[in-house]
Amino acid sequence: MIRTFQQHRLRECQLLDGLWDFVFDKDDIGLSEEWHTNFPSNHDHIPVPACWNNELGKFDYEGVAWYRTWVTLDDSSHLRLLFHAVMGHADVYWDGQHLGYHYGGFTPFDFTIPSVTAGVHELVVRTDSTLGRNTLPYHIVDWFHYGGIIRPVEVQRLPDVSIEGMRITYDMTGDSSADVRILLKLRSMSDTPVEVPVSLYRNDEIFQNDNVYLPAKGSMELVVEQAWSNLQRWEPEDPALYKIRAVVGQDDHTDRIGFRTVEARNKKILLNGKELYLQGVNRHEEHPEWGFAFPNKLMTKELDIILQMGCNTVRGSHYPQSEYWLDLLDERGVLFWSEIPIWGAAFPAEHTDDPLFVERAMTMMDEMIERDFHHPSILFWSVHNEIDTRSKQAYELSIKMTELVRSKDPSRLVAYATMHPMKDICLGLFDVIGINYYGGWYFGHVEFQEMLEIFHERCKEYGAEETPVLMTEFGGAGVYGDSGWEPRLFSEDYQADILGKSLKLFRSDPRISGTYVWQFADTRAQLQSHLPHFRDRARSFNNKGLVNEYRKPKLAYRVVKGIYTGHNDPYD
Ligand code: GCB
Repeated sequence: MIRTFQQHRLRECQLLDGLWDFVFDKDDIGLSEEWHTNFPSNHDHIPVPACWNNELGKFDYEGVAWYRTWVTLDDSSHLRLLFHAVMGHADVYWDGQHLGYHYGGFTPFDFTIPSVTAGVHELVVRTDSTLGRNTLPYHIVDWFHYGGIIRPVEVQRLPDVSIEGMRITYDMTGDSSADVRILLKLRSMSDTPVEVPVSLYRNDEIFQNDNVYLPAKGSMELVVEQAWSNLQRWEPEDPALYKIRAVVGQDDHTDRIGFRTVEARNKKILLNGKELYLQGVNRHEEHPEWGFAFPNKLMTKELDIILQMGCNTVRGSHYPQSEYWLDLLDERGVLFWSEIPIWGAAFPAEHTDDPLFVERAMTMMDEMIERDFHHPSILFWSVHNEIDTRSKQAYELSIKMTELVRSKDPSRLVAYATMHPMKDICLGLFDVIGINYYGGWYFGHVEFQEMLEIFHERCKEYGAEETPVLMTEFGGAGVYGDSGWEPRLFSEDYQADILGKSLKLFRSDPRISGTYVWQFADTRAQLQSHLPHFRDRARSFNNKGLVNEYRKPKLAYRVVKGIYTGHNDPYD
């Protein structure tokens, strides 16, 4: 696994990142010409991970593309082939055989290939980034939809008995004590029954030692329950982390957790029982030079800028962000709002119940929670953004999604972001309500009192009067460098003015528990053909960033920093 934190004696793995053979398939003829066994000889090359748009300068291409690499194995073994993220549809072929298919974009998927012989093997991937009516996101969307294998690919060698999964859950029983439960999913690929030793460690201390028996080619679940004391809680100021390691026979897996509680009570969000006011920004994991294949070293820099600004939280708009990013947040005590790309500003209500769309959404949610369950930084699983929550279809989708999330993870809060606060019929279904409100930009001025009064009345009607409310989006565009004149649309001054006034209003209302500015950095906007109705994407960017796309601060950055840090607040 590719993580920031130090791991020892991990399962042997080979990173397949590097230059792969690559070919676009504009007319989608690769399948009929069987490129999986007959890869075109006039191919190009591309780095993996990367987005083809940036690497090959193809910003106008959305569609099918094929990748190929060769995997050399010194001896025979069982393999797990793991893709950390491929945009859209992915069909994977190993030595000409179809291994499987995955639809998604930001979540990992893997295939197990038992008994692979030593030698050189051909790995081919057909990807398709095309957006449509039942993709996630839907084809009308306000960010550039890059294509390609955007995160690492690795091959892990599996011993006969392997750890398929580890799930650590706990209930805090006191300030520094918890009932902890560790579930290990084990799988045997051996032809005969086997007995293997199992050891579990907390940091480097062993706390369980046992032997287990697995039937031939069988699997089993092992549950260990213990009461732990002398624990240090994960707090933003002091984010204590614990490494939990399982050694099973020859397999070795480490994960990392933090002990903390999250609750929503009386309109407040409580972390470790203490009220929390959230000061945040929305972050796309996107960069004009790298697209979605955001380099790890830039993430550290990005987080520094966000923290210097006085933020204690980030909203991962609008899709699952990389594990590396989440590791950084865990280590630096930053809280995270995590969501999947059900992005609905232009999404017709009647489309929300398309069965294929719903199935894909549920799968992506499930995969995100599976992957990220152990990160203490994540407080919220958010199920959709700005769909038509006045509609019956959105209500039904919300029920399905919230049920799924609660059944998988009752330890966190289920959230969403609404653009219809005064007419929303889904208010009662969630633990946290996010409001996206662009007063002063898309309509009227920054005033929001009237909206808020109607919204709160409606919350009462829907049994949500106790539900915490966060302002999950607000702001306006300011083109970097356009400053020094009067505050008019698109100038840095106008943007700074909107944000300063909005923050002042929101922060003075005790019924609001936090704010996420839209947005941290300017982001490339979608192909114009997808967004005929967005008039304001100057330079083909969404210019509402506090910093520009190269992370250079605008006036608004300084204003928000002043307010969030409490120093040099120009609006005081
Ligand atoms: C929104 C969306 C966000 C957009 C933003 C904007 O409400 O949730 O994805 O980019 O507005 O800039 O209009």
